[in-house]
Amino acid sequence: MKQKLGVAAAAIAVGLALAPAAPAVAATTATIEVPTDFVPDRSDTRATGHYEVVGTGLRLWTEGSASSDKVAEYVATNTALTAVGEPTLEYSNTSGGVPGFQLVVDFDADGNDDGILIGEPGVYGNDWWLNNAAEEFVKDGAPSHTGGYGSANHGTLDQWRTAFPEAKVIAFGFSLGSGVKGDGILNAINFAGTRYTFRAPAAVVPAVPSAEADISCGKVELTLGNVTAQPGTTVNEAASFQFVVDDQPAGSADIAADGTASKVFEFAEDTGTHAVSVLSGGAVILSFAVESDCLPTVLKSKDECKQDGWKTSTAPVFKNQGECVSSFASAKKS
Ligand SMILES: [Ca+2]
Repeated sequence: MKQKLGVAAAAIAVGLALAPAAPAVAATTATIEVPTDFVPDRSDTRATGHYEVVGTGLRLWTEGSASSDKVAEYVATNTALTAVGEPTLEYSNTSGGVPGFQLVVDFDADGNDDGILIGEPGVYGNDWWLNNAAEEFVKDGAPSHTGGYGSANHGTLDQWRTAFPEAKVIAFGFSLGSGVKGDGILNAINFAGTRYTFRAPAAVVPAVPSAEADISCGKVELTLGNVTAQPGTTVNEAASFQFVVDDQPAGSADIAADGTASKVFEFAEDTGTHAVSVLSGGAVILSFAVESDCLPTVLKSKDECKQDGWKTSTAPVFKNQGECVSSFASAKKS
C-alpha cells in the first residue's frame, strides 16, 4: 500500500531557512560566513594561500614566500570613513608574518573605489599606507609623503578622514602576503564598532517536499523525494536523514544524486505498533506509525497463485504468477 506522508510544516521552515544576510551595522557582534560573505571579485587568495574556519576564528596561512603566497579576502560594507573608528585584527600568530588590515575606500564618494588603506600596527603603529595602485588624486591628497612606511602615501586614519571627509569604506578585510610565509588564527575583525568572528556555512538542511511509504505487514519502504539543499549549499553527506524507531536511533540514509533518500524498516510479526520518526538537522520532519500485528499471508498451494492470488502473498512477495507457481514447484522438489 503506497501512501503519501505529510511532512511536518516545521521541517519546511527549517529547510527554507536562509543564511543570515550581511551582519547589521548596529550590532556589536556579528559573524562572517566563510566564504559566503567574502566578495568574490575582490578575493586575492592565490594558489599557495589558504584560509579555513577553526572554531569561531579563521586560520590563515601561506606555504612559502613566492608571489602565489597570498591570502586576502574582503567583506562588503558601506560605511563612512569617519565612522569606522580604529579597525583592528585580533590575530594569534603561530609562525612567520602577520596579516594587515585592508580598507577598500571610495575617497570621493562617487561609487567607485579608488584605493586601499593598509593598517599594519605591528610595523607602522596607527599609520595607514595607501596601495600603489590607488588613484592619483588620492596619492596626491595623502596626509603624508614621507618615507619609511608601507608606501610614500600614508597617514593616520584621523588624518585621512580630514583629507577626505566624504570618503566611504566599501569593503574591509585582511591580507597576508604576497611573498610572506605565515600561519595563524584571525580570531576576529573589529570594524566600525562591530566585532566580527567567523563561521562555516550553516549546516545543510534539506527541504523535503515529498515523502512516500510503501507499508505492508510490518515492512516500510520509505522514499523521501525532491530533496534539495539550501541555496548556496550543496547536498552532501551532512544532509543525510536520521531515523528513530520506538525512541531508539535506527540509522540514517544519505541523499542520492537524484535527490531521493530511501530506507526500509522491517518489524517482527505481532509486535504491535511502532513509531517511526525521520529527522533532518536534528529536527523531526516526519513521523508515522506502523502496525505489525497482522499475520503474514502464506499461500498453501500453486492453485492459490491463480486469479491474482499471488498478489496477496506477503511471505514471500511474488513479482508475478509464474514466480508464485514456480515456488511451489521447487518446494516440491526439495
Ligand atoms: Ca571614487
